[in-house]
Amino acid sequence: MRLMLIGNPNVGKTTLFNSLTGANAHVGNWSGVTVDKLVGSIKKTNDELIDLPGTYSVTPSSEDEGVVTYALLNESYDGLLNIVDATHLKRNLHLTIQLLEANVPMLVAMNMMDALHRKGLNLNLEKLEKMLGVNGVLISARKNEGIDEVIHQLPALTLKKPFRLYYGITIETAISQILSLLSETPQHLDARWIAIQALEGNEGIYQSLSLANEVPIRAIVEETERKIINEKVALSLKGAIFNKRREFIHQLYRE
Ligand code: GDP
Ligand code: MG
Ligand code: K
Repeated sequence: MRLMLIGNPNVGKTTLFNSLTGANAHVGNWSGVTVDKLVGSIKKTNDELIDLPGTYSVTPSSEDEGVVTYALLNESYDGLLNIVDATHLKRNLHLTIQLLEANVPMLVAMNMMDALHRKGLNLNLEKLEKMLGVNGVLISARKNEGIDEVIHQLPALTLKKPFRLYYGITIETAISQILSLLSETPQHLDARWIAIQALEGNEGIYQSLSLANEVPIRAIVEETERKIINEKVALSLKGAIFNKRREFIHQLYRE
């Protein structure tokens, strides 16, 4: 199996990568960018693990973050290992949602559980798994706790159900319009995810589209942005999408 490790900056990615792979990683590179590509093989199973640059969003705001979209579109992999800082759940789940929307098999490792416990807090994993529709493992990468459970769960890497967030009528209409233009998408990725990422302004997505699709899709995005601003839904289309995810995360947090 080939897996990609993905998460926000500073959430324990390198710590987890090292404890999963030991000292056998080698550095390669991504075509076209200067960012290193770290590849290791997971202890016991020999599954391949690719380290991706830390990012807050799939929609890139730097070369580093662009690698994430590039890898999701072009790398061959069987699934994702999303590492989350359990002490900053509200911030981290924005990326998790975008990965769930891509509809690829995934396991979520909730890291920093030691720090969460020290704060006197706990996390209802079952509830979280149910609301996100994905399996999770509670870990403390620095203390080497839960690592075996991650390795144990990887073969069953799964999405229990397609994850679908409702973005409101204006954005949903735009998604439908874009979907009707998308004749072919990379087969391992969800067409709805491509549409949402296009609406968010993910340039990596436009690069993967044919020009014949790109021009009309950009027109839909511009029109939708105008509507969002006119209807006073948000100050921008990107902001409107962000707000919907935040609402969902707050609801999840409450429960
Ligand atoms: P990366 O930027 O995502 O690669 O994160 P690092 O692996 O470099 O870790 C960032 C910081 O978090 C380091 O100081 C780690 O020692 C610390 N860290 C990683 N995992 C844990 C954990 O499970 N608990 C605690 N308390 N700290 C951790
Ligand atoms: Mg790191
Ligand atoms: K390169």
